[in-house]
Amino acid sequence: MVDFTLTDEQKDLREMAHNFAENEIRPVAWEYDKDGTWPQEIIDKAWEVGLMNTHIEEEYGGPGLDYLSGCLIEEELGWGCSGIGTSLAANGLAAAPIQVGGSEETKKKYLEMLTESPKMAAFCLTEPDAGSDVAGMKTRAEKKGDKYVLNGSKCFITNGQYADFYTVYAKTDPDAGSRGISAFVVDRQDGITIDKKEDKMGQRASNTATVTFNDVEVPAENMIGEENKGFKLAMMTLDRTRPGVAAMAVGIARAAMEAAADYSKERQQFGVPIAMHQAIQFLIADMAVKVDASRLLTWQSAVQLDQGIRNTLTSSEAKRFAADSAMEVTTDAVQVFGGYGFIKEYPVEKFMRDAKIMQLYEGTSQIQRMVIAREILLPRNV
Ligand code: COS
Repeated sequence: MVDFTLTDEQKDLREMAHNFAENEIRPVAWEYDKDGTWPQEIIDKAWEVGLMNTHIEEEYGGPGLDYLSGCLIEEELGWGCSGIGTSLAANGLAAAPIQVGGSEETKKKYLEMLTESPKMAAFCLTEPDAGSDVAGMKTRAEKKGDKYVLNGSKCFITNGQYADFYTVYAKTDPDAGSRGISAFVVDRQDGITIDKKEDKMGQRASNTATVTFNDVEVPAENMIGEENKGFKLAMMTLDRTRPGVAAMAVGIARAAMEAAADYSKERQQFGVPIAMHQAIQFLIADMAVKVDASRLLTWQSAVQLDQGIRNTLTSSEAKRFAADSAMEVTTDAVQVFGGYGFIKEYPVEKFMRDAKIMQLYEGTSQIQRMVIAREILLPRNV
């Protein structure tokens, strides 16, 4: 039997996240967006109430929430402001490889660092010349005695400027393609330079920076998992985090739909509220279908994780569909607002700008289609 009923605990969590988004995030979101300000105050409050590091297991001080609960929270944060939501959620992306492949010592040291105080972490995969093509990365990690020495540059790194540690992917065997990449936990230290805080179209309250490693020495025990197995670790990480990104896209789309529906009942044209016109009704109806269908796929991909079922297919389906739907819904919401939708006095232009990144980060919509097609055409057991 398929039962979409949430537990009382899940309902409470969703309500708590919604209230946080409504009372703490929304009142300041447009200011943070305008100035591209780092939302430290909100991060501190979110950490305090338990809206960060939600998947970290109880033994390392986290709440050990299931993935479905995580998606409920991320939808509400995305509804509040997906820029701030991304800042809050990025620790989850950086922690996931440690949870999947880290040694007991690494888990204890770094996961507890996040749960003991509001510290930040960043996931460093993308490079200027290696975005979709992960295996094309150039960052090197060379073994020297009981250390690895890292050199290279990672770009578009969420929370890059504020991270206390980084999970970094680097080539340990440069001639072996995807089979020559290893992952490391790297403490913030001299030798790491942070620059180029990006001035972005949307999600302006999240920090996106370039992080460069100049002869950074990392103890060999900071390798996550086995040498040259980092590519798989990255893919397994993204399987786990894409449902959360999809959930955030659902939140953005829902926020835009609600704004458009409310506005359509107020705005009068041709002597009636525009909600009386079928042209507007059909736009709103299609928004509702996209929001609900996106959420269903998102929940499915999360529940599979909770059940220990490989979710590569559904997590890419959810991310693809929810991200593209968020772009469509927010664009249509601007349409419902007409000329007013195009100006910053109204909320929907921000939703539209924020939605765009959902089709780009954690794998573009085209990469999701590649993953989906491969899973259908060449299913593999990994
Ligand atoms: N789980 C476990 N292992 C996986 C996996 C998954 N989801 N996906 C792939 N693998 C394994 C494969 O089984 C293969 O293993 P072997 O070396 O043992 O054969 C290996 O990884 C290489 O896989 P593949 O041949 O499919 O790699 P490609 O270089 O063709 O790349 C894509 C695959 C394009 C899907 C991958 O590079 C990707 O996801 N790119 C997007 C990255 C991204 O999301 N970037 C955004 C920044 S992160 S915030």
